[in-house]
Amino acid sequence: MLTIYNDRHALHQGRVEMFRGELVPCFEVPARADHVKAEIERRALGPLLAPDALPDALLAKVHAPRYLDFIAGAWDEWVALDPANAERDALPSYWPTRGMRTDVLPASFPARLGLFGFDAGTPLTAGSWAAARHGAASAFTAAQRVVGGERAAFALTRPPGHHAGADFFGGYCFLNNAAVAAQALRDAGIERVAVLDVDYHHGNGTQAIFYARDDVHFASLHADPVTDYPYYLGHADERGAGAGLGFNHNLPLPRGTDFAGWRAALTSALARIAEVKAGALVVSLGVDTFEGDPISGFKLRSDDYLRMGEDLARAGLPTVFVFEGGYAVAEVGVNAVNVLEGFEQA
Ligand code: FKS
Ligand code: ZN
Repeated sequence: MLTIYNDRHALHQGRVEMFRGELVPCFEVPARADHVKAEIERRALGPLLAPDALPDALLAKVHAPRYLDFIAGAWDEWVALDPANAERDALPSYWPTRGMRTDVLPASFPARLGLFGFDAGTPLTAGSWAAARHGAASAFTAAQRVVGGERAAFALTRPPGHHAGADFFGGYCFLNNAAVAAQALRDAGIERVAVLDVDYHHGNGTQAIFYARDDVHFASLHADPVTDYPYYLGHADERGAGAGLGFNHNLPLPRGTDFAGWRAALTSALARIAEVKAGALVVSLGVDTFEGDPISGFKLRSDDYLRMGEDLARAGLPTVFVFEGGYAVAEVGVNAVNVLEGFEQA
């Protein structure tokens, strides 16, 4: 399988995230992608290629102009507040709540940081924008390769993307790479695209971007938001809106779910994807469903990821894999590449 590798991912290197009243070291670290790359090379899965340039017009179909303007200039604004900020990550600490205004942008940078960001766990750093842009370019390039006739391609990138919405960042995500891939497939003439999100956490950003659309079906298997991040979206009764009604499929699962339970939900998600007659598949590939993941609660084992890949291949669709979460750093390479190898061998 072809891998489009974002070789600038390490430009995004957060120091700390806020967790229960303390700043703790980031879980989302560059070594995650390095381990996946090393495992691809070790198994000779296929070539690692650099991304093509990302068309601005494509990014603008997924994200709002005022958000892109903000995020592109955010680091410079942060350092302009105080030169000592050059050595500190930017994290929001103010948020507009119900009844407050989000249409008027405050002049204050910290106020805008909280308007566009939905948690204090997503540090913005000097290289976040460059890394995220090259990640979106990697997802775009993977989609282009699949349009060009590849059976599948893998966008290996970080920071991840599925929590980022049209105009917000959070959950370690700034640009929605899976949404960029799906939109690129649409723009290439595939009439309906399915995005299947197998990360432990609900892909609230991807869901929100496509919620009112019938040309991109979103399906997600994830921990029940009643107990798990991102908490405020991802319930089973979220089925889409307007023309998009019926094209959003959430399958929340309890903490402790093992592969047998998880796989039954995958069967349901794939059955619906077949019903909507999707012409291509984008997989938001998080492997934080692993039993050893430090921040998650499912019980998948390394071999289960081979079976997952086989099941995904049986959908019979041109497929773009986009890397998302997975924090058991030593095992993340084996687990992610098991999915890709299972897919190829099916
Ligand atoms: C852990 C508390 C939870 C936020 C978890 C974010 C998960 C991100 C992800 C992504 F794929 F985007 F990376 N903090 N201390 O895994 O969904
Ligand atoms: Zn996750």
